Amino acid sequence: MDNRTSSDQVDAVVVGAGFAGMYMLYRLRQDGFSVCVFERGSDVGGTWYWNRYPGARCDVESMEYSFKFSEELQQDWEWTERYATQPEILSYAEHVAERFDLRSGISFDTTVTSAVFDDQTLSWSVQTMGPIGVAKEVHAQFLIMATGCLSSTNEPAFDGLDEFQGATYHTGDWPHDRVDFADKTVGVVGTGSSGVQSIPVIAEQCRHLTVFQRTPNFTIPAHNRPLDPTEQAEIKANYHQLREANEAMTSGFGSRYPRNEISSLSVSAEEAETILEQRWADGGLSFLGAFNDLMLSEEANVVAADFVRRKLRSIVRDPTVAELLSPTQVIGCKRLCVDSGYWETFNRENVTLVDISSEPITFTSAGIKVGDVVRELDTVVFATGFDAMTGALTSAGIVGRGTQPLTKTWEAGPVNYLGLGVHGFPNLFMITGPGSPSVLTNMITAIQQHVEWIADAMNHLRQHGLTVIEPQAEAQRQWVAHVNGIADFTLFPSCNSWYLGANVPGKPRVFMPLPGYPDYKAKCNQVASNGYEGFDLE
Ligand code: NA7
Repeated sequence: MDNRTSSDQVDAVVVGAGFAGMYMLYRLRQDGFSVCVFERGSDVGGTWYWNRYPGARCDVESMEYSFKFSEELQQDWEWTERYATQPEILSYAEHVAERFDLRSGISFDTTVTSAVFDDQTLSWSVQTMGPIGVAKEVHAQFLIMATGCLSSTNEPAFDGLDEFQGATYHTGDWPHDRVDFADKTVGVVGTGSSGVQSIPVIAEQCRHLTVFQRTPNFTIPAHNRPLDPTEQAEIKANYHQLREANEAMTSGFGSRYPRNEISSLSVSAEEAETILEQRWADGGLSFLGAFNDLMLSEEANVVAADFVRRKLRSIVRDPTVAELLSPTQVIGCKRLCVDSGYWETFNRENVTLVDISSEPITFTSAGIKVGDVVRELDTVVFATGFDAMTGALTSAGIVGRGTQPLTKTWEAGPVNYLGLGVHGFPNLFMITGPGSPSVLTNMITAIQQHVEWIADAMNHLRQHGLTVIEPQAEAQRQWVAHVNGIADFTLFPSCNSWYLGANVPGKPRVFMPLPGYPDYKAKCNQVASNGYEGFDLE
């Protein structure tokens, strides 16, 4: 192994070359900062680079899930479907990298192993491990974590897994070569979005599929379709309108189907049914915008939840299977899934559903054991999700003032100010960090707002001859209380979701994203225009 070490000094180190890292690089270059981007993958794309599993698709419409910073880019790029597939989104990311010459600023196959703040020099020492084991140290004034919300896979320690003789895959770390399911007996563990998207496709390809379900999930049909060129041209003629509507969305449901500003309890049962039928026909996440209080009142929520449970029973022919698939939690509490033929898949002869809600699965050399029954499997797909929102941050070896590790500061939960910074970690910025709207809005909208805010803050420091920006402890305390207060006002904390960290054993249970993007954006703007109130500037 070659352990040569070289040293460098830049204005900013950016970690990650997904959409956040790419746009941060673009923007900082425009503003004349020197930047170094490190990416553990072999190319750009981030989440869309790793999540190559069969059926992977975005649950936000393609015309909305794209950058707005370049008019030429948004006019030139042609999307082919209402919801873009992972390969198409990855092609878009590659196109952005090519078009703006971003790859020249990115070190690929390079993992950040630690990032330590030096109290003397007031700069970050970032250690990386690159291809063929080349270690490198870079010193930077700013450390910008563009590591994504869904990038650190959750791989539960299943008993006996080492003994299993078959092949295993994780949806969030899928091989680049095609996985052949033909004539195989396959097991899928997990029924969140990744399971819901991959199960119908795998079922069509394999001999027999067994789905191991711990918690049933609500899912709404995508009604995906090719994008009509006329429709696309119409949107492009007024693209700014769609972008503005995106900025005004309180959630990530999609601005083409705005929230219906009435309560489900204010209409008759027949009227509610008509509205929900229309939303079901529209498809996708906008179903949750059928009424304005679905995430605020259990009584209101159950109107929509019961509607979907009835749909499920009308789709799945075997009543016992339908009952097992029937979710009991509040609809929208766990992220709503958007599917293409998920429940229909359980009508297939070659698909079996196994309930694992009351006891964990264990592995044998031949397959998965539930109770006394071993199901023999050639291949197991783990669709077990992510150490969401914090996993990639806590695994980067970040150490702040006074040699305090971020993992220690976040022992009881990811304290932060505006989801952008953490007290004790000067000049550290997080793009779509915990405490910001991130996954509860369109991620690309959230990324653009954060990148621009961070670049503006860095310009502010430079223009005023300042070198350090750090959240104040009191501002952070108030922000955390604010985010918790908003979450507690909703039904989000009522189930075991990854928003709460409940899917990862031992992770502190704190609701991490902040509902309400427009108010959040206004707050960030206010903080900046008041001279970065809540931050210490040195
Ligand atoms: P999710 O939504 O976190 O789903 C993971 C699934 O894996 C879910 O059904 C979990 O059950 C299940 N799981 C997790 N750990 C275990 C163990 N130990 N045993 C059995 N089953 C387990 O991840 P996805 O990748 O599907 O989606 C993440 C986001 O990506 C999605 O929301 C979209 O925004 C895109 P549980 O529900 O915890 O009982």
